[in-house]
Amino acid sequence: MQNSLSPFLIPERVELLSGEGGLPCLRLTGDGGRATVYLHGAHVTEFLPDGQAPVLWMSRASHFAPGKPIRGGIPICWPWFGPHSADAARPAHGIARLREWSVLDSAVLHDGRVRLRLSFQPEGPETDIVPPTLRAEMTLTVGRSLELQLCTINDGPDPVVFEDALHSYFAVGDLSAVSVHGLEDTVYADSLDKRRSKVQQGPIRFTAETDRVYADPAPRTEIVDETGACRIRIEKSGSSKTVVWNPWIAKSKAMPDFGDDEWTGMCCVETANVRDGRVTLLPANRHETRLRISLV
Ligand code: TA6
Repeated sequence: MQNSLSPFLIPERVELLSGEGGLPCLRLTGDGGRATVYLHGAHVTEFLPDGQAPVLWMSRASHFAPGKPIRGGIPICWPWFGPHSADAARPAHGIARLREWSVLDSAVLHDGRVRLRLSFQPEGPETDIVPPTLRAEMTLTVGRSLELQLCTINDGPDPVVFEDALHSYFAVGDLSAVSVHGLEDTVYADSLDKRRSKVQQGPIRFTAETDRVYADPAPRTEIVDETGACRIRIEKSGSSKTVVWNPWIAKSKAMPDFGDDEWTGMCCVETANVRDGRVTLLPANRHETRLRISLV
């Protein structure tokens, strides 16, 4: 592994580590902050602005194994979201987060941020459900902020319909003191109430299991954590939906890779194109879903 990645390593900027479960990961150290990304799923598990607490939440019970999703950080849901629409036996949230991605290039930018590009292309048995001409590229750029750009490319002769989501898990001090702003008066589908359409009244506060898909072209959402006295700003483009999720008590206990008491320390605000917001990609076209995370 070391040899194949050597061309992309940059001393003190892009470093290869043996991560959890012995999985290879790269630590990106930009001016102002660092990030850690596993080749498994191109999965960002850490974003640490200088002098600040970790912005992303990770479960202490997470799996770190081929074929299993990592719990926490920023899973890449691609090329479908949730259960597969035609085959319930397929893995939830697609295949990209279960496979090893390849590194395309790395660089230190003129402003001291560090950029890494990775790619994924379905192969073998997966191509019976995902066209082999559909591929994904992820560009990570880290400094005081963390930017992700998930690009889906259709190299085939036919249109392809896909979903994507940057399923971000954010660390909070105490969920009872957290509110999510920017989605006020937005219509959402309540996944816990037969996907009934509702309208968000005021900021989102968590008082029970929460699983909502907001019809949200708004470019900015903020998580206000009154315990940590911080605001996490989530800016996006190329995304028509925002998914908000907290498993609460029962669902946390039901997930083997999620600690029973961990639900109070996290919330998901996900940058997505899902359900009636799925994307139809014409031949030779590409779609870019962009996310920028920063502390304000
Ligand atoms: O984003 C919300 C959601 O779709 C929830 O319904 C829940 O399933 C969550 O994703 C986690 O999914 P996972 O397959 O990672 O356990």
